[in-house]
Amino acid sequence: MRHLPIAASTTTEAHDAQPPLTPDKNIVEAPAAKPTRDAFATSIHEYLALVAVKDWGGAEPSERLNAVSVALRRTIAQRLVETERRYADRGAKRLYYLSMEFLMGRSLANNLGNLGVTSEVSREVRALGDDLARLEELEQDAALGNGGLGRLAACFLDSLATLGMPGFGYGINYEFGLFRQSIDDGFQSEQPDQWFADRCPWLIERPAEAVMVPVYGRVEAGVDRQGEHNPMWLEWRHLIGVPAEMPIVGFGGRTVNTLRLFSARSSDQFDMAIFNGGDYLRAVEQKIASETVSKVLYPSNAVAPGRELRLVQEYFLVACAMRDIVRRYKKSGGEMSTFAAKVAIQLNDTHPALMVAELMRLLVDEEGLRWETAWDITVATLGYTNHTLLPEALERWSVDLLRHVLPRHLELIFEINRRFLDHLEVNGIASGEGLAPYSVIEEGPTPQVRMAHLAIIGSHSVNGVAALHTKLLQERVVPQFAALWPERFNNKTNGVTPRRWLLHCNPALAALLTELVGEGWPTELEQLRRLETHADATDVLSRLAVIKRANKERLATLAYDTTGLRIDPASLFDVQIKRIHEYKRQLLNVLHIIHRYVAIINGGETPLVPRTFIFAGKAAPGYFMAKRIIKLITSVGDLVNRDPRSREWLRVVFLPDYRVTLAERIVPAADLSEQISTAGKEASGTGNMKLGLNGALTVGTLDGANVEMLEEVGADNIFIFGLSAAKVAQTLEHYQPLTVVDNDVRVGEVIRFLQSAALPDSKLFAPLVDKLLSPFDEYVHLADLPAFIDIQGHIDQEYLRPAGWQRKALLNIARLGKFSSDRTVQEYATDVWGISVIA
Ligand code: 26Q
Repeated sequence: MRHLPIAASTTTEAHDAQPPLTPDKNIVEAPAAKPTRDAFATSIHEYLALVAVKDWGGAEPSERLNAVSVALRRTIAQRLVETERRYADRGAKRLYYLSMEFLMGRSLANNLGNLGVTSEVSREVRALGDDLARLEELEQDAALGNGGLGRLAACFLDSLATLGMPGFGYGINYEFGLFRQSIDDGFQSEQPDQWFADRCPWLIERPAEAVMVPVYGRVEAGVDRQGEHNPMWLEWRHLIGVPAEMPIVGFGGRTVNTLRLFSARSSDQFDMAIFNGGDYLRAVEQKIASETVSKVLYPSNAVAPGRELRLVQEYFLVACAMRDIVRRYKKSGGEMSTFAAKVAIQLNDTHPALMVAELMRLLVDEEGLRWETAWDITVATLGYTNHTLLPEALERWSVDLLRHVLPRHLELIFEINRRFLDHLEVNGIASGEGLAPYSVIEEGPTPQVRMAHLAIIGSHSVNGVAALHTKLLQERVVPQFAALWPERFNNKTNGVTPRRWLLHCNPALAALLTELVGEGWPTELEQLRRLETHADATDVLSRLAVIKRANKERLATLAYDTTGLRIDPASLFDVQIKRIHEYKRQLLNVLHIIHRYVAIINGGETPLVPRTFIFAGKAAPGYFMAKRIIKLITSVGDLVNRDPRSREWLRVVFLPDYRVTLAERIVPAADLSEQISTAGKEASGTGNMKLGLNGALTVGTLDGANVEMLEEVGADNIFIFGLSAAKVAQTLEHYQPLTVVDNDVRVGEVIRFLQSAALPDSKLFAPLVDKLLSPFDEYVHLADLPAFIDIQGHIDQEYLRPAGWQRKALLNIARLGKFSSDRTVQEYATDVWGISVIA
C-alpha cells in the first residue's frame, strides 16, 4: 500500500532539475541576429552527418526536410532564451492556455516566414540542389485537435508570440492525432494518424522536467498535528508526465514562446516494485495502461465507451500543467498568496475544468492555505471560454466515475458546491428546489458533475466566442449564473492569424495587399481598410480576379490528383469545409445541389453559372448521420458529375482528409463560403473569417460570427438568408416540414428525388429523409431551404457581373480586419488575463 500524505508535495520531479532557462546576464548576445548562411548550411550537414549518418546527396527527401528543420533550432533556441530572459527580468505575469487540442498544422514554412528567413533558406536549399517548397510539402500536419477549438488555440499562440506577450500553451502529446480520412466507395473510412510525436523536429524533449501525477485510489479522513481535518489520498497509481516543447515563433522572430505537450509514461520505480514482487505480467500491463493515457486524441462526439480514459486524459493535462506552472512560479521566488498576480490560466472549454479542483487541492492540501484564501486565488487565476451552445455537448461526468478516478477531487467538488449553495441560501438567492439549477451536481439515478457549472463557479471570467453566442449563453444556457454574476460574463469574438491564413497561404494576394496598403497589415489587420479606396479601380479588381483564378487552378490540380475528377477553374467555386455535423447543415447544401440537378433534368432549366461544389470535412467515427451525409455528398457527386445533361453545370467534389494543410489550399481558391448552420447553433466559426479574408463572399445564416461579419462588410457584400435564432426557436414550437414540402414545389421535387431510386443505394439515405421530414428536425433544414435556393439564384446573377463580384470580394478583404486573432488576444489580455506586451 502506498501512502501519499496530501500535505506533502506531489510536485516531485522525476529527475534532477535542468539548469534554468535564463542565461547568465553578463553574456552579451547578438540582438536577434538572423542565422548566417554558412552557419545554417553547417547545421544541415552536421545534422545529416550525426543523425542520419548520410550526406545531402544520399539523404532521402524526408531526411533533408528534417535537416533543414533542425538547422533552424539554433536561431529559434536563441530567441527562446532571449524571450525568457525578457519575461523574467520584468517579472511578467504569464498566461497559460490549457487545451486538450492544438491543431498546429505544419511548422516549417510558418517558422521560416515568421523568422523572416524564407528567401535565404530557399536559396540555400537551391544551392544544395533541392527545392524548399518541395521539402515543405513533405511535412506532416501536427493534427492534435478536432476542429475549430483546436485551431483557435493554435492561432492564439501565434498571436501571443507575435504581440510579444508571455502566453504559453499546455496540451497533450498524443501519439495518434485526429484520424486520417479516406473515402472508400463513397463512405468515410478512418486510419490512425501516427504523427511521430517522438521524432518531430519541432519538439524539444524535456525529460528532466517530468512530473508525477497520481490517479485512482481512495481517500481516508485524518487529522493533522493541529487537529485539523487532513484527508489522505491512498493507494493511488502514478503516471509520469514527460514534457516536450514546441517553440512558437512570433512574426518578426523576436519573441519565441512555447507550447508544452505532455506524454504519459509509467513510473519505473513503481513498475520495478511490482517486477521485483514477481508479478511480471501485471507490471507490464500497468506500464501499458499508463502509456495509453496520451495515446490518442478523442474525436469530438465520442460516445460513452472508453470515456474513463478521456477523463484520465483531462486530469493528466490539468495535473501536468499545474505542477509545471507551480514549479516555475516557485523558482522565480513567488509566494502562493500572490499566485494570481503572476499567473492567469485559461480553460479552453470545460475539458480542463478539473483545474478548479486541482488548484484548490494544491492550495489547501499541499500549501495549507485556508479554504477562503485558496478559493479567492483560484477564482482570480482561472478564466473559462465556452465554445458550444448545444446542450448535448456540455460535459458531464458521473459522480461514480469521478470517485473512482479522482476521489479527492470529487470531495473538493462536493465541498465547493456545498459552500456555493450555502452562500445562495444565506443570501436569499435560492433555496430548496430552487438550488437545483445552480448545483454542480445534477441529481438523478446516476448523479452527474456538470463541468460547465464547475468552470463558471471557479472562474472570474466566463466568455463566449462571438457576440450572438455570448448573448445566447447568458440567455439560454446558464441564465441563472448570468443573473448572479453579470460582471463575470464577457464576449471575445474569435479571430484567425493573418500570418498563416493570408500571408503564408495566399502569397500572391498578400503581395498585392502589401503593394496597395503597405507592409503593416500582417500585424495590423485593420490597415486593410485602406483597400477601400481601390474598390472601383478596374485594374485592381482584375488583378484580384487573376490571383483568384491562379489559386483555383492550383486547387483544380490538387482535386484531380486526389480524386481523379476534373473541375473547371472558370466555374464558381462554392466551398463548405468544416467538421461534418448536422447543425452545420452540409445536408442543406446537398439539397440545393439536388434542386439544381432536378431543375436541369426535369425542367430543362440550366443554371446561369456553372458551379463546382467543394466539400471537405471529417465525421466523428461514431456519428452515424454525419457519415451518411458524406455518403450522400459523394453519391450525388457521382451522379451529377457523370450525367452529360448536368456535368457542364454542376460538379461536386469531396476532398478527403480535411486538415490545416488542405484548408491552406482550399481557402485562397474559394469564390463562395458556405456558413449555413442553423441559427443559434454555431458558436462562432473561424473558417468563415479565413475564407472572407481571402476574398470569398459568404452565404450564411445570422449565426455565430457571421452576424459580426455582416456588420463589418455591409449587407451589400454578404448573402444572408434564413431564420434567425429567435425564429428557429419559434418555428420549432410547431414545426411541420411536410407543409414546406407541400407549399414549395422545389422542396417537393428535392424530397421526391431523394425518395426515388434516382441515386444508387437510395435506401441508404432513408434515415436522412426521415429526419428532414420530422417535426423533430431541430436543424430545420426544410424551413430554410426555399430561402437558401432563392439566395443561391441571386448569387448566380451577381457572379455574372465579374467587376461587381470582385468589388464585393475586395470590400470583404478590406473590412474583415476585426477578425485577426491579434485583436482577440489583445482583448483577453486586457479584460481577462492582465498580461501585457513585454518589449
Ligand atoms: C468532448 C468530450 C469527449 C471527447 C471530445 C470532446 C470534444 C472535443 C472537441 C468536444 C468538442 C470539441 C470541439 C469543439 C469545437 O471545435 N467548437 C468550435 O469552437 C470554435 C472556436 O471557438 C468555434 O468557432 C466553433 O463555432 C465551435 O463549433
